[in-house]
Amino acid sequence: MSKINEVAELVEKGKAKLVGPAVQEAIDEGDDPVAILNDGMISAMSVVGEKFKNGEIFVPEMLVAARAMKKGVEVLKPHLASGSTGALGKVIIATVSGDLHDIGKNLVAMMIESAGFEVIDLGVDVPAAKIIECYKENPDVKIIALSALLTTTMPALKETVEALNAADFRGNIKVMVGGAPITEAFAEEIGADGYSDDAASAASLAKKLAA
Ligand code: B1M
Repeated sequence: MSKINEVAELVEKGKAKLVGPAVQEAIDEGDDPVAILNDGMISAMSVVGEKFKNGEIFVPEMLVAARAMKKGVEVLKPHLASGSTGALGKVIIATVSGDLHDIGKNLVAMMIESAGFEVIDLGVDVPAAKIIECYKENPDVKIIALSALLTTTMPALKETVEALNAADFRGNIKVMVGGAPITEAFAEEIGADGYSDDAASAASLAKKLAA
């Protein structure tokens, strides 16, 4: 079995203690860090999601898989991120109210940081008011980046973007959105400035929006 397949299997089975060393071995053997992330970890989470949808596993198994993935990402991070300078400005990132999914948001934060931004990560389940408060404390923020992973939290994403669109500082910021159920059309409909469907393109989008 290739090391990347081994990483995928360990993430799928939620073997948090074993994933980090397996990722390190894959790196040592010369596997591409992006391939380890995409083909080893993200694809494993898709399998986990499918199994959950089919009733083969339940929330606790999804949770242990998520923990395992986080351990793998910790080892991978220095190999993906090219070092942060903050030279491109500040970005606030959050998963919207009611939504606890943070793996995708964390990857987006990591890629944006590595593109040269300073990232203020407000975490998960973040109400619009907290984001606005954070902006007021950091009025030099250029971009607010919002993640939503559930169809049931798409309305919270909409409400958050609407609250930002109504804010007196709206002209000073760009709002970008993403997450599995979000589409370009939805992003446009709710009045966001940009949408991207993965972490690497989120970093390119942030650069474009900040230019
Ligand atoms: Co949840 N969950 N979950 N879950 N979970 C999904 C999302 C689901 C698709 C599984 C399924 O049914 N197949 C499903 C949603 C269905 C739907 O809405 N249509 C689901 C459900 C139903 C639920 C619960 C409701 C289950 C329950 O309690 N009955 C519950 C909700 C809790 C809540 O949030 N209130 C729940 C809970 C959980 C856990 C807590 C157990 C855990 C999350 C742990 C954590 O994040 N710390 C979990 C997990 C792990 C998943 C799956 C299996 C994996 C998510 C993940 O991390 N993917 C997921 C199935 C799946 O995604 N296939 C599932 C890997 C990650 C890298 O991808 O997050 O998509 P993703 O991020 C990508 C892109 O979307 C994009 O870039 C990222 C990297 O490429 N992106 C952005 C993300 N944010 C972006 C922002 C941007 C730009 C791009 O700009 C700002």
